[in-house]
Amino acid sequence: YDWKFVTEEVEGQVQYEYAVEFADRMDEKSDGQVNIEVYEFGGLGSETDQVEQLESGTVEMAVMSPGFTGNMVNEGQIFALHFLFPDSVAKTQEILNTSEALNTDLKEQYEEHNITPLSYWTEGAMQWTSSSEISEPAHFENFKMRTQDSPLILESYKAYGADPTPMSWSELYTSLDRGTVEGQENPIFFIGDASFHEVQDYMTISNHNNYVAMTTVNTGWYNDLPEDMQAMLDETTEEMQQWAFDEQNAQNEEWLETIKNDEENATTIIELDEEQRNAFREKAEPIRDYYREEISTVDGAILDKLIGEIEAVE
Ligand code: 6CS
Repeated sequence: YDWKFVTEEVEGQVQYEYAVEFADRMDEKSDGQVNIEVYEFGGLGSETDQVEQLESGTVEMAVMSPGFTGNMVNEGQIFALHFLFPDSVAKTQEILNTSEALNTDLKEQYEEHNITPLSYWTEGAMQWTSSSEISEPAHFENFKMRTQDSPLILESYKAYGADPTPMSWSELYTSLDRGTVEGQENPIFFIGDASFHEVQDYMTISNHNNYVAMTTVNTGWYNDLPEDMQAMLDETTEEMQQWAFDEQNAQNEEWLETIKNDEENATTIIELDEEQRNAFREKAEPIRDYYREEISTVDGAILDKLIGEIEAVE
């Protein structure tokens, strides 16, 4: 078996290292029968190009961010809602592992587009970086914010008063440097590894959302695999949940220290307190109704179920 596995990140970053580890485990379990070629980001186009490649079966496997399927699988935008998941990254991962709303209902929505999410996993809490201070919603007024290409993400930043622009991350460093955009959101490891802090002055520890990635396969291809191969993939996907959690945790902790100690590229780190976070939370909450009314094709049923599951864990 020769399979292609594409990721949205490059060597050293969580998604890429995940795919390499995944490929190694499959090679070992299958006694060399399964050969997975891992592609780092860039070689096969933009993130949205990669979504199309998985959908059409040009590649068999992908780590994909729901933010890039926003114009295709409406319900997948659920992950873009700020202040929805628990503040604890570990509790968030527990919900991603066990949620029926996500692992059954949302999965079916993706399968209508020939994409099967085998798992959801966090790459860590997201923070804002910016060229001017962001510690209250008013600071977002007319602020040029880079986002992934998803209507709900755009709406979320408009609710803060910002002027959001969707863009591939491949263009982000240059755009921040030139001031085409003034800020962006990402987990700390990604901010550091992509060197965004070099061209930004502030990092706000907002923990406004978790970065969720999905391990996905082309549905038709997966369904046609022999049962033992499917089982091997499922087992490996399951094992990799803890691996991914530990990897993002280590990388996020390490990069926070590195950014703090990088004197050449000094970054002012602003930690929001609960009162400050509440000011953003208030502006973000109505977006849940926007999701239910304007985005969801099932009247927000998946969101309502997920909220129940989150409450049960918290
Ligand atoms: O900001 C982005 O678009 C990128 N961020 C991460 C954490 N992974 C890949 C993604 O394309």
